[in-house]
Amino acid sequence: MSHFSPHSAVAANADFDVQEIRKQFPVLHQQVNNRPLIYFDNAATSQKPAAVIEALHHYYTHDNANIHRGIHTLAERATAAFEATRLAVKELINAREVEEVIFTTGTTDSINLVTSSYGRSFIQQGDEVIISAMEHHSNIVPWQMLCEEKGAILRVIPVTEEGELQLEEYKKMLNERTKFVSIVYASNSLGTINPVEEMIDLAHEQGAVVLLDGAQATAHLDIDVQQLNCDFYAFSAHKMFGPTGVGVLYGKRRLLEKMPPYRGGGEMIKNVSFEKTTYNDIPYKFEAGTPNIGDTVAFLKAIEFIQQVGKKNIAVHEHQLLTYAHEALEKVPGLKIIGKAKKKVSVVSFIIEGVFHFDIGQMLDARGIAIRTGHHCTQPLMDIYQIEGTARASFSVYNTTAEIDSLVEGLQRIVKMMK
Ligand code: 7TS
Repeated sequence: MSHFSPHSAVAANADFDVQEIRKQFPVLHQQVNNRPLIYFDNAATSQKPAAVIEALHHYYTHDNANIHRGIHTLAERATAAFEATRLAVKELINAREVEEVIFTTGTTDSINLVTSSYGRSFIQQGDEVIISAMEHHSNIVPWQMLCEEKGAILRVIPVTEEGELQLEEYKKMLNERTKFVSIVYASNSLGTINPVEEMIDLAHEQGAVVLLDGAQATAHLDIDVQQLNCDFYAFSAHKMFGPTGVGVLYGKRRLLEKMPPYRGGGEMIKNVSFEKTTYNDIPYKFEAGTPNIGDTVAFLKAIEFIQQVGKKNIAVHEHQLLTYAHEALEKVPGLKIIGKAKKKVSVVSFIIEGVFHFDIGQMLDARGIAIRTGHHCTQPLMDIYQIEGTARASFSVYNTTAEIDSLVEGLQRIVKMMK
């Protein structure tokens, strides 16, 4: 298959060995329906390296205690480990200060924090909020709820046939009433990487505040929140080799300080009396109650894994997989790729003429291949393309071109069978 040989990923990227990477992921080494598992559902959640699994085990075996409050040794160890992850996140996304990193339960929770706290305080009747047509439901519904409550107006940037945002329309939408722009950095359904730097600058020219939904971007792209100059950045640990139940909201100190708490309870206070409560400083002001300590501690190992492999190596490998998959899939009779933006993360959505996406998923599962089917929590986007859903293969650093060959072979059989 010309220059897309199964070995091209290794050849083009000398210090990267996908087989060595695979050894670090225990879950990959199993049979599913009597076939070696091929895991292509990474946009939903990535698999976890042994170091993350062991860190979770180690935490509960040696260090488990509640954090920030205790003076005993285990409480100090648990606190130090929890805060070490915060520092690693700060470095990973290049936040200016560690206090700008707030732990949440995931991207959804991070976005809800912003709509509930910043939104409720600073968005008024008649104000405008801009999102895009390719948002995940978690970056649509919280804004709809806020706009409904406040009498604000939600505006939606349209997409092109290829799956890119229509920037000219965005420019026309921006005006002095635009108070907030909340945009996905990389689309989970289409793979599109949006031109967020330009979009952020344009929003700032109007005085609007910008949130980036980084759920699909953080594992794949170099993230520098200072260079991006976004005001908020939300992501989930579980999509970047970390555990479920941990997320991050980055926010600029200036904004976080003027925002009221999102939830009340322990940890987020300085002093409580029945007459008056004073709130803690950031980030604790937004971290009411006992957080997900064990998983946050283990998340550090996921960040270290990314740093050890190198974002550049990850990007090169995944780009090769993406290019290989696009070329190979287009040879499947009747297959149409949904989402052909010039810049993409390693997500390929497709439909096949005459075959329901759900059946594609089931028949591939019978061959040990895990993909996702449906609307991918982007129902309005599916409506625009007048489809019910897609079959979606999403690749990670441990996937191989040989696995893509198996996917294509599987699809070719399905097409033959359905004829
Ligand atoms: N934003 C984007 C772009 C996402 O892809 C997802 C999850 C979320 C937000 C929500 O993240 P959570 O961790 O809070 O759930 N996307 C997917 C998906 O594509 N398939 O399953 C979940």
